[in-house]
Amino acid sequence: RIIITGALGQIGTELTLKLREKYGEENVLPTDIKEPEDEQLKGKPFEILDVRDMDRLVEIARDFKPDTIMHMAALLSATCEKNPQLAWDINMGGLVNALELARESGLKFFTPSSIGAFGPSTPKENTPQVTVQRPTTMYGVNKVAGELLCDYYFEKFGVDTRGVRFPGLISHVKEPGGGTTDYAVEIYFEAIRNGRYTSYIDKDTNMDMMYMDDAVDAIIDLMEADGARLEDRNAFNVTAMSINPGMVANEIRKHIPEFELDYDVDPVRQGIAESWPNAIDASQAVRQWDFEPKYNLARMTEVMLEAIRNKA
Ligand code: VAH
Repeated sequence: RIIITGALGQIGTELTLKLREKYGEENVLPTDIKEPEDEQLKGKPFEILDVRDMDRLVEIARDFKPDTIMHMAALLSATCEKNPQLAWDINMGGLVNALELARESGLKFFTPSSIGAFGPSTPKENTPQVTVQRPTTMYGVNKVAGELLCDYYFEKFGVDTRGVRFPGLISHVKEPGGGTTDYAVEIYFEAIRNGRYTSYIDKDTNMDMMYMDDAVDAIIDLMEADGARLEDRNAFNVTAMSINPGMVANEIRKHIPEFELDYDVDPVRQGIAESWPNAIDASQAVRQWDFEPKYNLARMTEVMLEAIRNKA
């Protein structure tokens, strides 16, 4: 029985749908700070929760009796730079509460880290699982502190904590909010709506990305993996592709030949992107729990454009 925080977020939305399909609606309790508007989530078990409210979290868990918590509630990189103190409060306050619930109630624990946990002094190509992590963003500080805290709860209290460092995630179900990699989602919606896109990330800026179905499958595969195989815990590098805006545009043009891309670089998000790796190495996730993404840029583009056309 799984409780999910941040269930209305970019990952949380599709994670909730997939977990309900796999484990049954009665075994999945999505929570977030507001009621769901999405038809697929309405009218089903759901609780209002601000993850900074420990009493409310304990109360919900007492009634639902989960055996697992998937803590997805957090502010993303660009939003964190606008309000770093609030970011610390939500990202770290929420994480401590979720970990304390897992410790007190013996829950299995998942929370995502990010390629944002790496910084300018991290090797940019084939970034290893264990390497220098000195991020220069509040989001990155939150993610590194979060990885260390989750490992601490595993070593010190025996909490079964597991995590992955997600790359930029691309989905058509729920558009992201406040991320640096959001261009890679917006470009598909704009391609269908306007036949053109102005990217705030500069040309030739390579970042790791993954289609959302692969991200949700990675969470489930990691949580179902035999714990005895895991030499690492928080958090595993995972990625499906290293791309830049021009590469996405070229792939879109195979479906929409007249698609146009131009640039109006946002210095804040460009600065964040340049502080992150270009391409990380996911070989430890492959070796320790059989991570295997199914979508490359070509297949993801086909699926994204088709799904957005059908929504229109
Ligand atoms: C962000 N989408 O842009 C998130 C993610 C690797 C990027 O952490 O902040």
